Amino acid sequence: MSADYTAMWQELGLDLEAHDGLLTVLGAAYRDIYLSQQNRPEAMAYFDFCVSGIHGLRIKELMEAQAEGRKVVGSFCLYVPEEIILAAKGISVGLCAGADLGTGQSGRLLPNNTCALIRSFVDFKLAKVCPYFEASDLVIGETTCDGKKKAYEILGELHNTFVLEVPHTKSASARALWRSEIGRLVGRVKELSGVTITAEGLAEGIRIVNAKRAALQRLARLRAAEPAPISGRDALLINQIQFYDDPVRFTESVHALCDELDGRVAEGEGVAPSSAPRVLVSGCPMAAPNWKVPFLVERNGGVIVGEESCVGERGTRNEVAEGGSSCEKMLDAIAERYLQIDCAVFTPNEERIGHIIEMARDLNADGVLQYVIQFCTPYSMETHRVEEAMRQEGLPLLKLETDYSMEDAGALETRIQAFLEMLTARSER
Ligand code: BJ8
Repeated sequence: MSADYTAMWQELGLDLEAHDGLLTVLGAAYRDIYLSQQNRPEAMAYFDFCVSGIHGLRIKELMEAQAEGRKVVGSFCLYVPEEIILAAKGISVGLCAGADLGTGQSGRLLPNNTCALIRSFVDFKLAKVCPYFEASDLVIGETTCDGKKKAYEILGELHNTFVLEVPHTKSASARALWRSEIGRLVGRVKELSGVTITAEGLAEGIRIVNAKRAALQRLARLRAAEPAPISGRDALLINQIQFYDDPVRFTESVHALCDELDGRVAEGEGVAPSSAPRVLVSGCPMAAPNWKVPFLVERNGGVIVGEESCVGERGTRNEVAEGGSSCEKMLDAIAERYLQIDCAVFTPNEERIGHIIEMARDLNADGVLQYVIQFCTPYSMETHRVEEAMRQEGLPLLKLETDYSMEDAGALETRIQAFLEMLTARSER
């Protein structure tokens, strides 16, 4: 019998009725999208377990850590360095921004043409259904796209919020600004936690997060095998869980999975036939529990082999240089690593195009699915560059612009089916 966490949720101030409704919907979606898959690796059991305890056991762990004096820090973006939070003995969590709650409460605060990701996190806060949000002692926002930075002004009225200034170019002055922002973050985290950030603490934080990224990179490389040893849905799920789980335990579990996948690759065993069209997804992040498009692709016979996304390769690609001799040197290395992230809010953003080409080649992709959340100007505008690069690369591209509702699922599925048929026909030529 599963534990009853009602008292814990009450203590966090959740709206219990709305929260129950959310868990029911998510449970059904998880069964349909994940547990219905055939031939999943056995080591996925750990990640299924994580999902089963995502609002229960993991939250209990966070609250126990808080009782010992540790702080929980929530965020929405890759530019928030987990290393610094760990160095202050804190716990970093990614906050829910991948579901349409259907309450429409954010409608009284946000314009209609706000992207689903922003609407989602404002709705989650207003509806009081996300235990991670409510357990967070501090939420760190960032000045990435216009919608987010204005939304954090609203969020600041509802929650303890700190906004990190992310520059939009990588010029010398932008780098100096970013480095000073890293210093400002250190000050805020120290103020929150009462913990002085030391060189030892930072070195440990860097090592833990680098190890997590290395494990995810190992998983990413295994997906180059033909047939693909793991579904895109499962790989996406793992990339989503990295934002919630304990980083050391998570890293061990990813390696255990990779050990099993090594065996599958050696045996030529896959989750889909070798003839399945291999799709690289590129674009906006798919925050949990945004599984709509991967489900539609794989339900129709395609297999997703990589995500050029913040919940994917963009988040795991670069590691922080280790071996810094002082706090300041390590913070320099952290600032340097985070500025390598090729988010579309930067201009110019040539690196991203090169990374998509590199991934498509390395993963033997047959086509690229450009995923854009409706009303996301940075990624929508950048699609033009991606299309041109893929044309030169000889790779078909399908642009899908959508939100989190299921209303357009039928129309999306029709376009995905046509795209997959075209990829199959090309490979048979
Ligand atoms: S590093 S991609 S997580 S900013 S989808 S809210 S961009 S309008 S999420 Fe992002 Fe950090 Fe960049 Fe990654 Fe705005 Fe677009 Fe909405 Fe977006």
